[in-house]
Amino acid sequence: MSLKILLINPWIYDFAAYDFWLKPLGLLYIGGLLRQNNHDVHLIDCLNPYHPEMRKRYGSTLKRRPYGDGKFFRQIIEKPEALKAFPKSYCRYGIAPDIFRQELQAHKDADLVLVTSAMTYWYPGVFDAIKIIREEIPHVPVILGGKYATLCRDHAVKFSGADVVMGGAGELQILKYLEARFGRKPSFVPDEENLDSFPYPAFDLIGIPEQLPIMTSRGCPYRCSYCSSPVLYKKFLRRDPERVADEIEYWQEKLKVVNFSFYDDALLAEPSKMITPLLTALRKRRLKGQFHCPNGLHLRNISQELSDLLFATGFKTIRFGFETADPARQTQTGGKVKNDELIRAVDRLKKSGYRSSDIGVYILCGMPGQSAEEVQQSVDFVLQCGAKPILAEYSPIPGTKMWAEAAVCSPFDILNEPLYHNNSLLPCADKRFPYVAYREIKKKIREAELPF
Ligand code: B12
Ligand code: SF4
Repeated sequence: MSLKILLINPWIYDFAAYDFWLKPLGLLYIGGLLRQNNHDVHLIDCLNPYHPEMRKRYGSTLKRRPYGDGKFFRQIIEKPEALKAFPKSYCRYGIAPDIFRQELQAHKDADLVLVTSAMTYWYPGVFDAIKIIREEIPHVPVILGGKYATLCRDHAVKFSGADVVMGGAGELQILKYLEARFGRKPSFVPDEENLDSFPYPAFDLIGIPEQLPIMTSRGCPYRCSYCSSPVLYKKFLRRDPERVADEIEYWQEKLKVVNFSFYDDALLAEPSKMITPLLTALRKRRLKGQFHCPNGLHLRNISQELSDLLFATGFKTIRFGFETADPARQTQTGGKVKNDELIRAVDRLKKSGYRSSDIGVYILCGMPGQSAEEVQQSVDFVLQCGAKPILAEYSPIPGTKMWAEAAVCSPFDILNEPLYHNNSLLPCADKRFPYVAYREIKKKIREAELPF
């Protein structure tokens, strides 16, 4: 007999949040697998910008963009004790709590609740969701997984209120749990080493899928000291590019989706193994989509041929991970890119038809030991190359190579309080990178005139 399983994508609690093509991909992958095993799966998406009840209550004025990104509903809430000193308002992004309660009431007969989590410092929204689940549908076991549960496992076990905290990839763990707890032997078990053996995510549970995330791989071949990819994934695994094209074609036909966002850590690494055959397949099948890469791409691999292909296939939002123009720091942090590679890549992208304002280049700021001068020089370098600098504030992440250094230099207790991982606090910024310098650099970026 099938079980009724309720998936929950909790709220974001933060000073600011914008929906940059954000969807609970990991949770929906698990949903797809549970369905394949004949379970009855439902979703409550606390971040749903199209929730009918919210639209009825607050009107349809929420600004969404044609590419599928946009604003969330938000309500100002009280700051947690640890953030009281910060003079910014703190918000709950997503649906109102009473609407969440109503939705839970409709699923009183659930056998199991699965809650996901994203950024480590968003845990208060996760905790509130679990608390309300306990109040509305007590006696239903609650399992917590996702990024926060993986990276801050001890904290989650101690404080989240979930019955079980599962770190790491959830697919096989959930199947094992269902067998141990409910005696349900799985009828279908995917091969963890073969990403194409996983059923598609249960995207049809999303109310209005104005855009969908796609993942062609898990992990990354690089090992940058500030990044948690090497902590989260032991290996770099890829799908077959033809199967990825099948998936995009499937969602275009079934849900009429045009906009797709790639969540890969290394979409452009070794282009002949993924991006080139994938885009060639999309073009052969005459699939017309609009593609977005909010997560930084690798610059090193941009040949003229690849750049032309990206442009012709409809890659609209392209963002690159450059992080710094300081050659010493580039080498120390992992060596994923060099300055001449940025110059070359921008030149090729412009030849293909991209404008300067289309080519977003992330610059990490607020890293331990990083001066304002280094950040400013990196910004200037990106502007000289003819691209658009985007500041990415450093968030310290447990388990990364930089973590010990981050803990030593931060004035905040990042070891015990994940709220202090919040990038907008610049929690590890050096004395030589004061907040005023950050504001000044941001202003200069806003005012900079980009060449065409
Ligand atoms: C796409 C992405 C973004 C997107 C969208 C965000 C999103 N969807 O969450 C954008 C570009 C907006 C973004 C922004 C940022 N991001 Co980001 N992002 C990612 C990325 C690449 C993918 C997330 C994802 O969906 N993964 C794919 C799915 C399949 O994995 P998953 O969700 O983990 O799910 C699996 C398991 O966790 C588990 N699971 C999940 N849910 C559940 C539930 C249960 C019950 C169970 C049992 C299991 C389970 O099973 C799933 C399947 O195996 C991750 C890195 C990564 N590779 O995961 C970074 C990552 C989450 N981001 C990170 C960072 C640093 C940032 C930024 C701060 C960068 C910056 N400095 O600007 C910003 C902050 C944004 C903000 N407003 O605060 C860090 C985390 C930081 C932290 N402290 O938590 C990560 C881990 C990358 C890194 N550098 O280490 N990001
Ligand atoms: S920052 Fe990018 S290149 Fe470096 S390990 Fe993370 S995902 Fe890979």
